[in-house]
Amino acid sequence: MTPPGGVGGVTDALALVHLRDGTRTVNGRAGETTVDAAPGERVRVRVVNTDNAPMSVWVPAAPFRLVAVDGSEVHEPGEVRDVAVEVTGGARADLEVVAPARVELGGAAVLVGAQVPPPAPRPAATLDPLGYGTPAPLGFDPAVATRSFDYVIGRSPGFLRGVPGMWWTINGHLYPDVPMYMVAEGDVVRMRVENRSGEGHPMHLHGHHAVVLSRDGVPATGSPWWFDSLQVGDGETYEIVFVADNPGVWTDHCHNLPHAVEGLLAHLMYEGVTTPYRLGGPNSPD
Ligand SMILES: [Cu+2]
Repeated sequence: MTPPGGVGGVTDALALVHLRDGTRTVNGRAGETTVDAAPGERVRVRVVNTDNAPMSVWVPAAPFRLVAVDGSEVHEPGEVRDVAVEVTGGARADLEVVAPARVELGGAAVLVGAQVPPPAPRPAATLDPLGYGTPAPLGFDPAVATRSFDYVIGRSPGFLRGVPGMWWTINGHLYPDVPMYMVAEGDVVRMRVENRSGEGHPMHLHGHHAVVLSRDGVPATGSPWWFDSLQVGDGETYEIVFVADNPGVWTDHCHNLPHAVEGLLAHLMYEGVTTPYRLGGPNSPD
């Protein structure tokens, strides 16, 4: 039987993180948030980064597991310690800790149980999901992709909505002059996301979860790294894949929303789906 507020004997705690006037808040409150837990109780802290910039999460002086990324379970997540988890803009990460534990959120904290360890600075090491957990079936074969796209992020001078400036580009195009990524329902879609823009971007495709195949040519070896918000650092290239199983017209954009306004926004469109909206027009869908 599932206990109240928990799954499989693990207590659930939400940590909705947001910067308000420069102060990091958790569930709307600054400082420390306490979660009641008995010693030895396992607690799943669901961190949601509602800001534009990446944030770090770490657990001083205690082991933890990264049990889910963007709402997808990690397969066989191993215990780690003295590493930080990066949660990019719009992303989610579920950390399972054993009480008493302190989950640091970079200016705020969740205290799980009583007499938790004292605060500690962010560990130098960062957990890399590329090799974390163990492999599991994807449910489809990424080797038989039926579509293959490039999403190359750059930056160039030009005019965006008539305004001159340095704007983000996609495959060299300025918004709204960015072709649709066209798919048909059932396609297995591979996408190479390459960032040569000078800044990192939390890339976010609506309506789908994708899985990371490789970063900078290094194949993923751990649990399937399902995501919907992926931090693509400057100079990095990710190969990702997803199944087109949700017909519609979906934005595929930078989740740092000022960047989206500055043109880092494209669309995935299914064959046979129409819309009265027109890109760049007064009723633009973005
Ligand atoms: Cu961006």
